[in-house]
Amino acid sequence: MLTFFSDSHHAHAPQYEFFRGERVPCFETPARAEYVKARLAERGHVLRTPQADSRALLAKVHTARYLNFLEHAWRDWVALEEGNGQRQPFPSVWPVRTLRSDVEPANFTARLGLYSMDNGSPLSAGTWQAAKAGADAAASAAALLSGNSERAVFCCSRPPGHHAGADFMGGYCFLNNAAVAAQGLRDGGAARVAVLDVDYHHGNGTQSIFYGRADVLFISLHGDPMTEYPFYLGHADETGEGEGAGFNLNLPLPAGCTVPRWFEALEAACLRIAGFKADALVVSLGLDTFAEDPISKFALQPQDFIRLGERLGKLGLPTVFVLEGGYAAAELGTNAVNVIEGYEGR
Ligand code: Q9C
Ligand code: ZN
Repeated sequence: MLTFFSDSHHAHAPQYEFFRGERVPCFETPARAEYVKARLAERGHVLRTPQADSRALLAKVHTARYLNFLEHAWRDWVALEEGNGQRQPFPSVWPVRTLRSDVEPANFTARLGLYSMDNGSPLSAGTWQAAKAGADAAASAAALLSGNSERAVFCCSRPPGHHAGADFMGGYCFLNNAAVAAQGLRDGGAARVAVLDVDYHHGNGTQSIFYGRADVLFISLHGDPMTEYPFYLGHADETGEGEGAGFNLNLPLPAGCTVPRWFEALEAACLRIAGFKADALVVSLGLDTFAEDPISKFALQPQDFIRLGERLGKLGLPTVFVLEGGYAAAELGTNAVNVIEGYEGR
């Protein structure tokens, strides 16, 4: 399977995030993508740099003012105060219920809060460059599938994207790569696109982007938001609205649930995708369902990722895989390759 990989991911390298009230080294690191790249190369997979420009697709899944903020955020932060180039910006105030989010304040921290769902998505100098390269990979993959030049493509990109909504970042995500791929497939001629999100965390951003649409089915298997991030979305009763009613399926599972239970939910997801008669599939491939993941509580073993790939291959659909979470960095490559080779039946 062709893999898109861009060295630009290194440009996003914040040092710290907040965890249990303390500043800790980031879980979402450049090493993650490098481990995946290394395992892919070892196994003889072809790596290519994406060529498409995702701008037009980004404008369809994100708001103009959010894209404008994100593209210039680091410049604005550094211009604010001497020494900021050596500091990480974090939001500290948010427009919760009753406060206004229609007016964009001039103050940088206020704008950062307006466009953030948490304080857990640190920016660095090259965040825009890295995130844009990830979106470019998603757009390139959709273009190749639409032109029938490839059957399946793996976007080995970071930072991840599925928590990013139309106008906000969160959960280490800035641009929603899966949404870009799905929109690219739609624009390339696929009438119905399914997005299957198997990351440990609910793909709130992707769900919200497509919630009112019947042409993109969103399905997510994830830790129950009653106890797991992102907490405020991902319940089973969220089924879509307006034209999108019936085209959103959440399969929350208890933290700590068994592998057989996880595969039962995967089967339900696959049956729904088949019933939808999808023309193409986007997989938000989070690998934080791995038993050894440091921030998640499912129990998948490396061989279970082969089984996941095999089941997805059985759907028989043109597929874009987009890397999302997964924080056991050293094992990430093996687990990603297992999904890909299971899919290929290799
Ligand atoms: N600071 C993805 O997997 N924070 N995002 C967890 C550690 C949020 C995970 C607590 C986790 C977000 C793409
Ligand atoms: Zn995750």
